[in-house]
Amino acid sequence: MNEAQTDIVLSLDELFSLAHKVLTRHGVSDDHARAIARVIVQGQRDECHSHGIYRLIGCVRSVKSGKVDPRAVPTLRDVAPGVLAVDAQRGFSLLAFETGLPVLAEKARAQGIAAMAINHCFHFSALWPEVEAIAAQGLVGLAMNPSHSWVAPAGGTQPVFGTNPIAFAWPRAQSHPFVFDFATSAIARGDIELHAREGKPIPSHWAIDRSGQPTTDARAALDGAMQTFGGHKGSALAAMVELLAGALIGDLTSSESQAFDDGAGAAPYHGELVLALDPARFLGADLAAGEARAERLFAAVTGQGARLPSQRRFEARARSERDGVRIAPALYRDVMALLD
Ligand code: NDP
Ligand code: PYC
Repeated sequence: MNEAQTDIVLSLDELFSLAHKVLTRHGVSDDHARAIARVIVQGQRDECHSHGIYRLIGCVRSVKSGKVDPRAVPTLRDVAPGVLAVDAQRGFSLLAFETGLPVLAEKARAQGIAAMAINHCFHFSALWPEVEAIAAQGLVGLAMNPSHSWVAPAGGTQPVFGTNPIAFAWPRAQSHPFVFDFATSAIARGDIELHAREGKPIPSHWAIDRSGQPTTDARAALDGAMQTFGGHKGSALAAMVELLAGALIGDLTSSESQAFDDGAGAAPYHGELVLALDPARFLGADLAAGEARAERLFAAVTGQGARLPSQRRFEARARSERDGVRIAPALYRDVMALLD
């Protein structure tokens, strides 16, 4: 480890060890700690600061709340040829995802399309590591989940929806997959929290305060209601996530997750829906033609100087793999304090 200017710089291995140590110090099982540390390293590595090392603070708070079982062992249930359910048993979601992924992939290859419902999980992470893991197997991935009710519907002022991310990945033979992953709110809540930590103003379209007025004050935003992205369009997508990754899979909506938390400050507790589609099954002998069609589409985007989603992340990844990850000193201090 070395200090560069103001930021702390750690190698990816050093960050993994730190995250694992913090988590196990607080009673998280080795399996969960590894699954969580892997994703925290990926978040920091790809410079997704709202879902990198910052999330360790929330993980420890969640464990201390007594709501999470930090040693839960996920269980699998074969619901139908194309449907798998993984019960996280009130543990964090990531080990449940890792446990179910091989079965999801097998089902997708057999059926062409398969769904995995993850139930009863505490969820704090970005979704792109999951859809990237699906794409790494040559499959198309789609994932979504509710969170806590922090977001007002378009035209309203009271929080109903979660920040409800949707992530998609398309595998590509010769390069990184095509991946997007975004909250259906104007921004992830984690980003507003980071602005609040650093005392920075936020853009006025991200949230309204308690009196329903647009605000640039991050703390007032956290106390008020976040806005959806794209007005009524983000609002409808947020509702879709509540339905597909809540009602459909027999799990909590964001409002119910918030009520379950009851002020404890734990990570949201709900389910997640993950879909995998096998291009080889859909396309058969036309697989190469389908892949070529996708490549022409991507070329039409990049050929005019526009960028594909995740390009920034992949560039950050290359930088971090070469130079290590950078961590703001105040955040590093707060994380180290978790070891006291
Ligand atoms: P961003 O707005 O930062 O990014 C959204 C997506 O748009 C990314 O794929 C990003 O790629 C892409 N993008 C951004 N700018 C451009 C551009 N100019 N051209 C093309 N693509 C672009 O994400 P959010 O704040 O909405 O979400 C951040 C993270 O928070 C997500 O990973 C999400 O999973 C996570 N989250 C998790 C929740 C949970 O309940 N677990 C809840 C809400 C959010 P790039 O990264 O390369 O910029
Ligand atoms: O940043 O909105 C968010 C979020 C919610 C749960 C995990 N991340």
